[in-house]
Amino acid sequence: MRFDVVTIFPAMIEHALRVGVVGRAIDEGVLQVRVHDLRNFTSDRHHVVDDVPYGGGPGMVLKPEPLLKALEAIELESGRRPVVILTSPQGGRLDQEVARRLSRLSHLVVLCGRYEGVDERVRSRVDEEISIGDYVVSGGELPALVIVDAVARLVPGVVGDQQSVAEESFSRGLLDFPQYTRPAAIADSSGELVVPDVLLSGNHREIRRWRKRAALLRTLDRRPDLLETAVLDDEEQEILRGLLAERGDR
Ligand code: 9D3
Repeated sequence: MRFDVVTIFPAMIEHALRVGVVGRAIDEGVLQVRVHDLRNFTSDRHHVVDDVPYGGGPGMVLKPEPLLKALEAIELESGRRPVVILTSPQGGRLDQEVARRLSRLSHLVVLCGRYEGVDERVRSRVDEEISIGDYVVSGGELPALVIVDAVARLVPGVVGDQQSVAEESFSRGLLDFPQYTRPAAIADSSGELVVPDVLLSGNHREIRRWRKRAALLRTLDRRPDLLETAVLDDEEQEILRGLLAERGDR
């Protein structure tokens, strides 16, 4: 899969994508990522990418021509008509389902918004606006990285089998069970921090059941909304009924 990211901070994107599973997939050629400096698509001496808003008001707006020129250059070079995303607080919320849908595309362009926004005419060339959540970050670069990372890891060959199984279970809708590694006990000011015995027992049926119970307990406690859409197997349904009964079915 190919990604093109258009930004005024190319180094921010390049550095972040060089590490981890995404970095390796780029090295292996499973992913192609091109990062474009928006300033290269200006035609004035000072490479100005922003301007004051018509009608007045605070802040600056990204000018339309550099973004539209960058898009034209990307389309000309790739010979395809890629799907174009604009990072925007006005966009639909990114979730695992959106990431999965985008991961089926062969070519995605991400335009990073900045300042108070982007000239509205750019939207005529944008297929979809995406937000990463209801909080304010300083620009579209971090959202673009989140989008590229979430989408890229769903592309076959980017993460190992193990993780894709785990991702399946995330989209099944439960929080992860607690994880432990060695040592089995740590001295602490208030006694000992220990690993649950069942995980040391070697009884894999019991371990599986404990993990299901712990995942359900956590989900019930922290994200009960997820249980409305979670896909539970028979054992999980039975455990959940037990947990709800224990809690007095609040
Ligand atoms: C919604 C806040 N706006 C109030 C007038 C000003 C504003 C602040 C920060 C407009 C844009 C930005 C930069 N943020 C993004 O471009 C952005 C973003 C975000 O802030 N949160 C979640 N997802 C995204 S995607 C792009």
